[in-house]
Amino acid sequence: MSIHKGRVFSLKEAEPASGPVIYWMQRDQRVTDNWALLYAQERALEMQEPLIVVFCLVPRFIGATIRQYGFMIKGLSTMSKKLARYNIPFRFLDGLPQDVLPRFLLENGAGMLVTDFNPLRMPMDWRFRLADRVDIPFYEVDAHNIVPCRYVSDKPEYAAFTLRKKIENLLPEFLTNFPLLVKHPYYDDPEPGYKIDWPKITRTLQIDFSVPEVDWLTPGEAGACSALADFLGERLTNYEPQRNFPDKNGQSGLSPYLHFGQLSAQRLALWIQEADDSAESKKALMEELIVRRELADNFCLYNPYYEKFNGFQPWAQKTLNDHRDDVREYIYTQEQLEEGRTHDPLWNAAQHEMVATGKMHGFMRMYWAKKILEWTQSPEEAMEIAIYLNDRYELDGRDPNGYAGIAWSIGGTHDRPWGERKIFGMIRYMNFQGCKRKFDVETYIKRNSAVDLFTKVEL
Ligand code: FAD
Ligand code: FO1
Repeated sequence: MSIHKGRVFSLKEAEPASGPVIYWMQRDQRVTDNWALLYAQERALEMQEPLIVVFCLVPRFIGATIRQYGFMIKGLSTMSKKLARYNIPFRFLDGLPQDVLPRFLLENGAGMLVTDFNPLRMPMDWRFRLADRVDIPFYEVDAHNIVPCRYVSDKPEYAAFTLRKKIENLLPEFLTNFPLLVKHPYYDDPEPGYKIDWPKITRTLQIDFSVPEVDWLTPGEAGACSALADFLGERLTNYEPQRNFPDKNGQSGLSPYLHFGQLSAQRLALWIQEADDSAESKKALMEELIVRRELADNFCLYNPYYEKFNGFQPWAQKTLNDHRDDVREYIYTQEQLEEGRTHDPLWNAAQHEMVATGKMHGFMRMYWAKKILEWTQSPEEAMEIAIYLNDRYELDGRDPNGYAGIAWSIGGTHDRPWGERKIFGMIRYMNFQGCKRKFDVETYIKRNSAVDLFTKVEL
């Protein structure tokens, strides 16, 4: 078998039956460089059976709006055509996976079910409920992490330094090249001529259509490839010196593609390894892409309260409790924050950047979330508002990286205690003056305040 068995986790043990292998694609929405699809094909080839890919569209998902659904659906639409070239039919099901997949498996006489890995509570719950309702072998393949999340650690990691060593030890085993997906030789399309009415599907969603889609990036695998080429060719070499400067365009901009699985992090890591660019920049990006990103999956997999105050470390809960009654100089409602109407032009600019473009600069995300802690009644309220806004406006929202990043900012998760101060206790503090010393805040404010909410800006 060419797929490392450490990537594969059995969700349901059963005797393999005859019939097509079904890959229920969920988090990793791509054809190329997808370990779950490759595993499904490998098993289908062994069994000499057809392979079918299915996606279940749920009518709403953790506060997602048309901004994120639109991006995802456009990516899926181009992907379905690409799959057809490999003799792999693509099917679209409407509803919760545990409700709609069992019938689909029966109707298609499926012999095996494969899915990808997702540590978030709801998608995990879908998997477990579905496992109870099927009687064929059901495997989960980690196609998102370079070193599989369940394999690298069986507990919540305390911080990046505790996970880094484990990842480094396993990287030579897992950071390998991908085998190629082949044109599938066993092909029996159960519904030839099957067509998906994408606009109709979009109209049936029970979501908020008032947050506009953005057009500074093209959804799908091909869009991901050209964004990747642009970054590798032009900007990787300056990643380290520029990534923490919100007035510059130093980050890769790839998180929306990574979130929807339209780009494989492993492919990006392989390209970074090969690149003839500054060693410092390559190292810094590998740290974010592998250690930080995979730490976030570890956090969500093993911490049942990943988006709650109760999920913070005991030291962080204690220090925030000790400062609960501290007087807040400014208190804002969710609505005032959402509209970017605080006394702080830098914070308002960050909020504007997120609302208008769907992607706030990474450095500003930390400042933004910490100020929400400072300007709301309690850490619980701060968590709720930060997650609501992040998931509503960011294209890469409702991702383990988001829950870990917000918990880091507000609850010291994966961080250490710092000097005691008002409201924050020992949680690391950030302020406007610190930002002013670090980067050209005026340029950033000008660029992001020059637009009204809900209008587009050039990135
Ligand atoms: P680059 O700097 O180019 O990094 C490349 C990739 O590395 C990113 O796409 C991401 O996959 C990973 N990465 C980079 N920084 C981090 C990090 N701190 N933690 C985990 N992985 C990282 N990221 C999201 O993907 N979705 C979110 O909703 C999200 N919300 C955040 C909220 C807060 C309050 C904070 C502090 C961070 C959040 N992050 C989130 C993490 C990080 O800010 C973004 O991943 C990054 O800014 C995305 O931009 P990029 O792809 O250009 O990053
Ligand atoms: N996954 C699904 O399987 N079905 C969906 O309908 C779906 C919608 C959706 C909308 C916005 C969004 O940000 C994510 C969405 N996802 C959906 C899941 C997503 O692909 C990721 O698996 C998770 O957000 C974890 O990162």
